[in-house]
Amino acid sequence: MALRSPNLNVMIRAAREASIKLKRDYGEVDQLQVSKKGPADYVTAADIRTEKILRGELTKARPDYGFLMEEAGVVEGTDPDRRWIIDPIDGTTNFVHGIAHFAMSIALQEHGRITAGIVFNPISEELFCAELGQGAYLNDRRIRVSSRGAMDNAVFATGIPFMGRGSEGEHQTFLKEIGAVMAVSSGIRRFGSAALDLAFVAAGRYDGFWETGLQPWDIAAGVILVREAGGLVTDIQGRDLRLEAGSILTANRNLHQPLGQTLRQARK
Ligand code: LIP
Repeated sequence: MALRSPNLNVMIRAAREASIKLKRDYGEVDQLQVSKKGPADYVTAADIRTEKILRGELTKARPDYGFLMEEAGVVEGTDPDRRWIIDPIDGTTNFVHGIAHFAMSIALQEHGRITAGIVFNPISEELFCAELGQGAYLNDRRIRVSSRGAMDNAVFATGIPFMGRGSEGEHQTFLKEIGAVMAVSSGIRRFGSAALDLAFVAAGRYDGFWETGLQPWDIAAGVILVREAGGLVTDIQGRDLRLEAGSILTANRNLHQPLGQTLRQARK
């Protein structure tokens, strides 16, 4: 791949370090599936532990930078313009259920812009990374979004709201969206990790992805992956993406508009 910046190397090192314990934790969770109580508490502990390792490693290398983290929230750095945005386990429900589809997500935000991102599945050992202006890579191989141009050939990913996520009205809206997209596409997938969904769009595996109700740490790294792989990223209305807004629509350049139109039409 193109020369990695020192910051990207720092991110990758931190993720590899944290993955050692996380893989062990995942092995334990698999065992806990059969217990009555289930592995939920154990997983919360794994989440917190992974975040602590990532934070420790990143702080060692860049003591001035701040953080926005899923578990510990905001930690201001002495450098007001740079912070790491971290999701230690994106796809926690998969992790809990022993489904090996989850990832660490780390983004670097500088002066309000995401300038680097990595999404790392420690089980499949797939490491997706991107830096502003440098392209997107999967394990050192350049990746690009798909070039499909017709909705009826396209496979899209989404996230399905669930109990406790989204109001009754939002659940109904989602059902309309999925009805509209399934009627005009080759299929819809719900694998349970927005960070990996975005990475898969960047790699051309999915032709697009949409979801609402997300947090900045779910999507910060994935957004730069898709953009650097040549895809478009907006909110569902087609406006500039604000990480805090929680709604995201992304696809290759041919399909972003028709997918957006299909969704917006369905939401009316
Ligand atoms: C998950 C997202 C997923 C969404 C889940 C959840 P977490 O993040 O990546 O796409 O549908 O509800 O928010 O909670 O595992 O970090």
